[in-house]
Amino acid sequence: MARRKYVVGNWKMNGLAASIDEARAIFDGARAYGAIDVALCPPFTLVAAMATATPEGAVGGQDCHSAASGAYTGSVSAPMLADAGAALVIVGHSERREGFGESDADVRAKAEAALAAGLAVILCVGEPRGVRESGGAIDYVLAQVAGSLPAEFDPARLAIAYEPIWAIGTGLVPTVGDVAAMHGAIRAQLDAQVGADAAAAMRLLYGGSVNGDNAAELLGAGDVDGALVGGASLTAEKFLPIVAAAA
Ligand code: G2H
Repeated sequence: MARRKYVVGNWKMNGLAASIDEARAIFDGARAYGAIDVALCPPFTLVAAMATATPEGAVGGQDCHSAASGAYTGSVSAPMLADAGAALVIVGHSERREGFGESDADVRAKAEAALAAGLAVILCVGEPRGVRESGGAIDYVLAQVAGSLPAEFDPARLAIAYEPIWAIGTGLVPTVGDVAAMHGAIRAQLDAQVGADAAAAMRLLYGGSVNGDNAAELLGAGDVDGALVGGASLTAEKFLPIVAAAA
C-alpha cells in the first residue's frame, strides 16, 4: 500500500509571534513538492495564530492532557487544541516521557484523547543510549509500542515516530541499517497487534538529528515514511531541503 511521505517539524520550546512568517515560508515552499504531507508543531502559544495564518490544516500541538478539561494547572487538552485549529498532536516524545515521567499508559491515554477530539496523532517511541549499547533497543521499543498504542484507531490518523533518545539534538544518527531494522520490527509488531491492513496503512517516521545533509539517506531506509524534525525545522532554509529529500 502506498503511504504518502510525512515530514513534521517539532519546534519544541522555540518560536515567538514573529516566527509565524517562517511557518508561512515553510508551507509556501513545501507546496512545490506536491504529494507529501508537511506539518508544524509549534508551542501552544502559537497554535491558533499559525493555524489561521497557514491554511493547510497542518498545525499541531506537541503534547496534550488525557482529560478533556478539569483542574490540571498548566495543561492543555486535545479538544482545546482542536478548538484552536490544530489538526494533530505529538504524544510520548522522550522529552515528555523522561522529563515529565510519562508512562506508556499515560501516552496511550493521551493518544486516545487526541483521536477522540478529531486530531491525528504522532506517537513517539525510542530507546536510551544504554539500551542501544546493550543490544536491547528493538525489544525496548516494541514494548513501548505495545503499551502506548490505543486499542482502536484509524491507521491513517496515527503515525509512529521512532526517535532514539541518544540521537535527539546530538547530531548523532543511527546507521541506515539500524533504522531499517527498527522500522521493520515495528511494522511487524503492528501487523501482529492491529492486523496487516492497518499496519500497512500506518506511517512510521524517523526522528533524531535529521537535517538537510542526512535526510535523503535516512528517508531512504526501509519502512521509513517520513521524519519528525526538531532543530532543523525552525527555518524554511533548513527544513525545506528535508521536505525535498522526502518528496
Ligand atoms: C527529536 C527531534 C524532533 P532533533 O526530538 O522531535 O529533534 O531533530 O532536534 O533531534
